[in-house]
Amino acid sequence: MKIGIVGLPGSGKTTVFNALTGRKAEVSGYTGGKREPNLAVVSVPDDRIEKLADRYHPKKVTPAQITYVDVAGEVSVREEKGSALEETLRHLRPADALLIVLRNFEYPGEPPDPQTEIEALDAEFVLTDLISVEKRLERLEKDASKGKKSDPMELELLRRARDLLNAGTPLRSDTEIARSPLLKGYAFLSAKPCIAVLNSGDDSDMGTVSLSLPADVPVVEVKGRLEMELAQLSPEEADVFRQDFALDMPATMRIIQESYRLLGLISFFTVGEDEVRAWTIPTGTQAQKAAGVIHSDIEKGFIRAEVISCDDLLASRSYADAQRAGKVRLEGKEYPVRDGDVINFRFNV
Ligand SMILES: Nc1nc2c(ncn2[C@@H]2O[C@H](COP(=O)(O)OP(=O)(O)O)[C@@H](O)[C@H]2O)c(=O)[nH]1
Ligand SMILES: [Mg+2]
Repeated sequence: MKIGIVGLPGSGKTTVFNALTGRKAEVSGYTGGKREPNLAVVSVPDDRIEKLADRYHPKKVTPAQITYVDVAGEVSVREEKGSALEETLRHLRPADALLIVLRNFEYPGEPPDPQTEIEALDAEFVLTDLISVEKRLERLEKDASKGKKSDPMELELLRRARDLLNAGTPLRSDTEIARSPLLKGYAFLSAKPCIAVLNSGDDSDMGTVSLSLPADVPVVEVKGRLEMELAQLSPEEADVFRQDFALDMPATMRIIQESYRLLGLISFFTVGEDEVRAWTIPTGTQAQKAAGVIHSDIEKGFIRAEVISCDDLLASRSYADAQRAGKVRLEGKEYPVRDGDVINFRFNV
């Protein structure tokens, strides 16, 4: 999963990036700082995979991974062509979801205004997408006048997208457009699922700000700078601090959980002496399709999936024991994989 971190300059994007990844990227704030994005791949913490690894002592443990990219530039369509915008977009387009960081701490003389910030950013997304849609429509209309045929469905979806954007509506509010395979290639920013990250000051009383956001944009409050400092400590030291500050789950966990929920993703596991590994798939993925996430040959030659829930497996003394107790099921290609399934695919090559 790829997650882009966006926000106005000085909102704390790099601070949140550091909190999420344990990196020490330069926090520069209003000065703008460097232009290159910060990129990091982090493992998704999951106690199920840790327990499975304790059981199997495999040579390799491979948790699910998330790539975070903190784009250095501001998303602003007002910037010149060939400018930071294109660079920023190049990094944001492939993102599966966006974290919108909103400043909720005081700068001297500048009280926080997260509501205005998110509205400004959403307006930028809408405008950026509108420009792409209009360019594309112009192109298709030109082609049509030369007698070249275009996909009428794509044309119709693009027109609908243009109407929404013209009305200032982000494309994510229309699920058909937001999820259409025909429009996927455009990677519209306003179509991406978003999480608002309310970056609160160290001592602010969290939860007092009332943000009015669309229902499809969940809010996660974090004390960005504090979380960044905690991310530099050992897990044990960080735990002590968390208790002292009465902080709940690390921001990392809350943001990851929210991302999985928002994107409708679940994990299944494969186990063995060589490797214990987590795989990420959309909710409802059928067994044969899930096999393809591991390797296309397993999908093609799919025979059956041997399935046991992670909890059942961990509650049994061994896989063989679980099998004897009838806990391991044989499922066909249409079986919808569930979160936490441990799967052994049987396949022909
Ligand atoms: N008090 C406070 N300051 C913060 C917090 N997060 C960021 N800052 C400060 O705000 C400035 C901008 O942060 P930075 O992460 O560089 O913002 P960016 O421009 O969005 O990447 C820096 O001086 C940070 O130390 C926070 O949670 N609380
Ligand atoms: Mg920054």
